[in-house]
Order: sequence, then structure tokens, then C-alpha cells
Amino acid sequence: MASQITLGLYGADDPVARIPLGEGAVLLRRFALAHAPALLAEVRAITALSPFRHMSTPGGKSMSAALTSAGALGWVSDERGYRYQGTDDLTGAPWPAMPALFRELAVRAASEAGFPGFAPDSCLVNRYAPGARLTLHRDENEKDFGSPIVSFSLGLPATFLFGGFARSDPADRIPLEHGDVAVWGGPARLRYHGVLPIEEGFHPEVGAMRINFTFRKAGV
Ligand code: MD3
Ligand code: FE
Repeated sequence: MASQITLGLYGADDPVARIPLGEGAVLLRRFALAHAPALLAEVRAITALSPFRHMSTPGGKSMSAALTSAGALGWVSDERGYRYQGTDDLTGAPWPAMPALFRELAVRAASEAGFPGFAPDSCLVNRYAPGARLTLHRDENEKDFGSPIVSFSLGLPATFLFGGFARSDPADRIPLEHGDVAVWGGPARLRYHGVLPIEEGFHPEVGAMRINFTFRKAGV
């Protein structure tokens, strides 16, 4: 509904639009746009230590998105299941530290969405090549559902599926573009969601891929 959309001036020629997506969920269009080059430089530093990799699902399939993490905890999937852990199985070392810029932007976005005091301990970074997707799921491996999840999108556009509380509920389709940030808290925190297959394309700053960051409080 157009009357619910408010525009704010975040930088020159860079209006951030605040778009309610449902109770607890807010899209902050272009919120991270001015920081995209710095965010991408941090991703290169993270992946030099903990590279993107395609994890296996417990059912033995390879995920089409490649993943890595930064922060005290990283999300992993393998034949033993889904969980958070403090070390990267690929390196045996702790995950790379969460960059200060990541934390500051995520905390500010959460606050602007009505969730002050967000204390993320995990940033999962998902890399989608064209054709990669994420089937409908809920994020339920975190210990604390009282904290929101904050997501940043960079690169190729995506169609985000925002479902309900049951897998069979109809899903809204929300376009997510380079620089968009969304905050998912309150009752939205446990809604089903997913990403349709990314379409072929080329983004001038990111190339032929989409990168999504999800900031979570995964531990206690
Ligand atoms: C709504 N990632 O990593 S971000 C995930 O684009 C994940 O890579 C997607 O779903 C991506 O788990 C979507 C937006 C998002 C993230 C978490 C949510 C939306 C959410 C949790 C609850 C409700
Ligand atoms: Fe998710």
C-alpha cells in the first residue's frame, strides 16, 4: 500500500524507502547501497580465510547456494543435520571475525525497524549463481527467537518468498535488489521463506551472482 511507504534521505540521491512487509517485518530499500563496495571487500577478506562452499543437506543433496560465515558462530549443514558451531570444518579454525561495519549496519537496521539492542553473533553469507535457489524453510536453529534476523542483499536481484506459519500457506513474492536490507522479527521470525531461482544476469559491482547476508543471534 503506497501510503505505508516512507522515504528518508540516507545519502545524496539515495532515498531509503521503509516498506512494511507484515507484523515484525520491514524492508529498508537501499539501506546498505552506499556501503556495498566496503561490504564486498569484507566478503573477500572473509572468504580468503573461510571460502564459500556448497554444503550437504542431511538428506545428502548439495545446496545450490554456496555458504560461509563470520562471527562467533557459523551455520553448517551436513549429513548429521543443521546447527551452529564456532569452528569452520573446512579449516578447523574459528570463523573469521564479524567485521565492525557488518555489525554496525545490522544493529542500526534492526533499531530502525523497532528492534533496539540487537546483538548478532553470526553472519551467514550466501552466494547464489544464476539458477541457485533456497526452498521454503524456517530458521529455527537459533537459541533465541526473540531476536530478529537482519538480511542484506547485494548483486543480482532475487524474488523472495515470504510465506506463513505453515509450509502450505501462500507466499508473497518480494523483489530484493542490490543494497536492500530487511528485518524479520516478532511474529515474522518463524515464518516460512525462500528464494526463487536467480535469473541469469550481470551486476556491475558484483558480477554474475547474488550475495545475501543474514545476521542472527544464534547462541545464548
Ligand atoms: C524471514 N536466506 O539464510 S534472507 C537463510 O536470500 C535465508 O539468502 C535468504 O533464508 C537469502 O536462512 C533470505 C531474508 C530472510 C532471512 C531470514 C528470515 C527472511 C526471513 C527468517 C524469518 C523470516
Ligand atoms: Fe532462512
